[in-house]
Amino acid sequence: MAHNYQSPDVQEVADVVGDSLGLRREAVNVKADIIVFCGVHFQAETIKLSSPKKKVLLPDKNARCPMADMIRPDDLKALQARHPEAVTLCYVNSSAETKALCDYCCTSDNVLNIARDMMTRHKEIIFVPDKHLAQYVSAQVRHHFITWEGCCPVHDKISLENIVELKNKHPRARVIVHPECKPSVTAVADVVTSTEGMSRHVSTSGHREFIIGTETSIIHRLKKENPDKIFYMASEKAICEDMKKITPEKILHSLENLSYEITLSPEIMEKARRCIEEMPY
Ligand code: CIZ
Ligand code: SF4
Repeated sequence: MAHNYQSPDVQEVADVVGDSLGLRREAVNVKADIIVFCGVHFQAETIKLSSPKKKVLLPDKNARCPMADMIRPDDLKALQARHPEAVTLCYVNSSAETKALCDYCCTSDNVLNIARDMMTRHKEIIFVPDKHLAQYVSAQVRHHFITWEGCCPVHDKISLENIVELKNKHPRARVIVHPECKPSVTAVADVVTSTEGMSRHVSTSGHREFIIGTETSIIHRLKKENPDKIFYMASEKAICEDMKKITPEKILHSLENLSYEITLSPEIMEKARRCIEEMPY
């Protein structure tokens, strides 16, 4: 299984390519008892949480998400202690240890529905770790969240200037960006959505040209699905080095040696699963 941000050579050897939510759904339904997961550590953990009986392998154990690592379990415990009435929603980009402390989990694809649903039952909501995603959701659903100072260093490289420059060159292009981008970028986009949302939108849109604001490797999939459409990367610098740690050679090594297996303590497994299972898919 490969995440949408994997390099084209990895996407090409994968049986399935998708986002966290789609891959989780696939992992639950697939018959295979071993899953080689090509992505970063928290994603492989999420697959293990959803399919505890399957062996989940991450071809490079150092492929981690810097944003997920921006909040430690102790930080979250301290934040929760300051807001004892609040419930906690975590973005899927968080470690299993962090998820074990949370009540709900969301991805960029289902975040608005989950936030709206939570708001019907809870007044105070802590949303960690992505401050940009929290700000975007807050504006959409008109609710104040208690947030954390995390953000994705890759999406942070995409600037308003990048978008303006490309829009001037290609005035007919639709601007589609990920909600992990800065608020100044999401504010001017035509569409703000997850990578799966981008794929759905481009396939059904009557437009031909698109400016895409997310990790650059998504272009491989978008071009493959829409050979007649034209894509411009908002920033060529938006490359996630951790995603790129997975290579076809490491996948082969992983298959031959059954490495590196994702293991979780029974306590983390039980608590983090509860938060994941609240998430519809
Ligand atoms: O949920 C995911 O897979 C991430 C991190 C990005 C996206 O929007 O697909
Ligand atoms: Fe984490 Fe950003 Fe890389 Fe996604 S693109 S894995 S959020 S650092």
